[in-house]
Amino acid sequence: MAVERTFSMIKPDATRRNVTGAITAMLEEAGLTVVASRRVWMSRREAEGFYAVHKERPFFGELVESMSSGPTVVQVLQGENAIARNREIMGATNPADAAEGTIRKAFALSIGENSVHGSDAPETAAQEIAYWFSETEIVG
Ligand code: DAT
Ligand code: MG
Repeated sequence: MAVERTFSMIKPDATRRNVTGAITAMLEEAGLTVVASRRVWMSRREAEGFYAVHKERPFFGELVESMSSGPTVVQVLQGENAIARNREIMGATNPADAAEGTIRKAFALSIGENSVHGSDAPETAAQEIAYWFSETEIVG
């Protein structure tokens, strides 16, 4: 597997509890390198655009509300098999199902406030990276 990039976000529930460093350490310990990072308080419109794929879901309003409720940390992660590796270290969407040792097991409060986002495929990784970063901001 070649080195690839994925998009990661530390969500407002986690920035509010001041655990962005602890979460980033878990990403780094999993073999991922942070090659771009920025703190951003997204607008409702930015959250709606970012999560457009979920716009028909019953939880969409709640999701947009919570993602625009405080600062997030948007990141590009790089490493071998980075997309799958990041999903693995994140853990299941619902923290009740998340495995021991995962970020969501350690930090998530609920299915809605689950501390981190990670791209799920090469196409979404490319789209999500481009949504938040220009190529010159990514230093691999
Ligand atoms: P993931 O973030 O693991 O990729 P997803 O893409 O299915 O999960 O959903 C995106 C986010 O939407 C998820 O991180 C939290 C929120 N969400 C998903 N299912 C939900 C539900 N049943 N109730 C409330 N929020 C939900
Ligand atoms: Mg998803």
